[in-house]
Amino acid sequence: MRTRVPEFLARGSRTVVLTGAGVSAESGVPTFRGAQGLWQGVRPEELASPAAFAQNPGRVWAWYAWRRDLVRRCRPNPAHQALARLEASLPWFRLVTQNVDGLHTAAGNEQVLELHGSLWKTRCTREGTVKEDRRSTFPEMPPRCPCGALLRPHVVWFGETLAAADMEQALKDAQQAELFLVVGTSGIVQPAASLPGLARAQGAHVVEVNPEPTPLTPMTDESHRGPAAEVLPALLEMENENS
Ligand code: BJW
Repeated sequence: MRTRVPEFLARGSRTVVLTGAGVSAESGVPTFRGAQGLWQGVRPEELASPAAFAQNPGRVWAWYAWRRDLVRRCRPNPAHQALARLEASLPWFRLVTQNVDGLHTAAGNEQVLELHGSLWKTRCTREGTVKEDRRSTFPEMPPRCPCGALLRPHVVWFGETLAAADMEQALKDAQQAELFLVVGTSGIVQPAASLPGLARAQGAHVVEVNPEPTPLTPMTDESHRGPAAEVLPALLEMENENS
């Protein structure tokens, strides 16, 4: 594997990692798109949009309850674990994830920016109150807040804006990165997909880990093809040949 990653890590370079659904694939969490995707046969907007929720909150909640039940049984895989070790070994490290599954935190990462929210939180549609809530069965479906209004999953759906503070932080981090790793994302959902390009424009060395090429591949300095649970630990724990 020809790579400059060990060289960047050996000198403690500022490192940002952007992850997508593929990093959790080997934990048993299905990805969104592709043959085995969560949305196989269903257009994403049919479930992950404010319009879908307004039209049929019970259907949308049934999907999230099913996902909660599934993800609850999943454990961090060697890719998550390698990223937790990476955070512990570097003076400046940021992990930006599009995933809502909580597996990076479960693996031990402490600084996790969950750009698309969390599967394990609900939000009151009237009061906006966000609460941790790990249930997958509810006394009534769709579930309601004690105030009587519907609860919704605390995630970012299509057409909704990401939390401004989170996005600002991610943009700032991308601009400061010397090494930027993009792991397991199809790179088509904005604005997360713009972060690697921004980092590269500021001089970062951009490295992709994905079994398939993506629209981000042409802007990367290195692309490593294979499952993250195999490629990432090998890449991050290689000896630096220049030392
Ligand atoms: C492996 C692997 C293994 C497999 N190891 N890898 C500019 C241009 C055009 C459109 C837009 C634009 N700006 C905004 C938009 C609209 C929209 C958008 O991006 N649309 C595109 C689809 C075109 N974006 C938005 O609406 C965003 N809001 C926004 O920008 O607000 C302002 C605005 C609004 C409207 C117009 C303009 C501006 C919000 C996006 C929210 C995304 N939400 C979801 C659902 C979250 C909640 C939930 O989980 O239920 O987030 S959608 C879904 O996609 C989820 C994911 O986080 C996200 C990204 O998917 P990801 O992680 O990349 O997964 P996959 O499945 O796509 O790919 C998996 C990858 O893994 C593949 O590459 C595999 O090869 C790989 N893989 N096995 C490593 N073992």
